[in-house]
Amino acid sequence: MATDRLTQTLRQPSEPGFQLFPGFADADVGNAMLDDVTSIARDSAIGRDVSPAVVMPENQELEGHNPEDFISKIFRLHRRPVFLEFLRDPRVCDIIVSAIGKDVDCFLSQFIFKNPGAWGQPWHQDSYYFPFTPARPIVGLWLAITEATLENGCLHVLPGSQTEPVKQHVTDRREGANYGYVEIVDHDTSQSQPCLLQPGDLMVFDSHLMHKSTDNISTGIRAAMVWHFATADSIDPGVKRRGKQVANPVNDWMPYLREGSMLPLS
Ligand SMILES: O=C(O)CCC(=O)C(=O)O
Repeated sequence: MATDRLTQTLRQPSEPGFQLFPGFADADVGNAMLDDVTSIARDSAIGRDVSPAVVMPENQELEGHNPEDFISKIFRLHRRPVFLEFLRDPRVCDIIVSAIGKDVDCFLSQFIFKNPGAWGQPWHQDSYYFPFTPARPIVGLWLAITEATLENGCLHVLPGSQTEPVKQHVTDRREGANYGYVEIVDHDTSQSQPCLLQPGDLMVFDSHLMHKSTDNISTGIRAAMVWHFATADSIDPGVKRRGKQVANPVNDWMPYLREGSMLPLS
């Protein structure tokens, strides 16, 4: 697995700003994650306390029979066993060391259901959501749990856009768009490319890379699991570290690597 050029690939001009690791995980790994979030969705629907997980429903009216059919995303998963197991994989550690460095926290995790009929997320840069100091490097890992196709709403990326500053984002103008969706409207995205993935494929991308996903017009779910990482000395104005949560209810700063070694995770 080639990670030696990852820093350049993710951040330098004339580089794409992302790297694909095909067949990174067994489909079973993703299925276990899907089972776990399905149980959270069902527990939440009958009023059980699922904290610290944060369950976000879809705003669109979708068809379905089970609670998970109406969920958009579930956040704050990275301390749960099945997700910790993924982070313990030495290959994930290698990617993060190469992409960020030796002292790193995982601060965000989200399972994206993208059920049939769910709308895509418009063009954005993840750093728009991350007003941290230092602002970079921040890296996302996007694991395909199901196949991602043009029909079911795969990601689209704009190669090279990682060199752009964080652009102005406006609120998603579609009436009924999901909470928190914002959009870049003043940038040429005509050179975008779709990311057609198989279950277990892993995309690693810089937090300035412009990307979007399209609507799921298929009859099946398009699921993905996403983690974000930043340097351990990051200051998040929305969260009082080691103290009370002040504002952002989805970030959860978990120490991951110190001096290149993985910490006991919990
Ligand atoms: O998977 C998707 O549909 C969108 C994900 C995305 O844009 C993100 O994780 O920032």
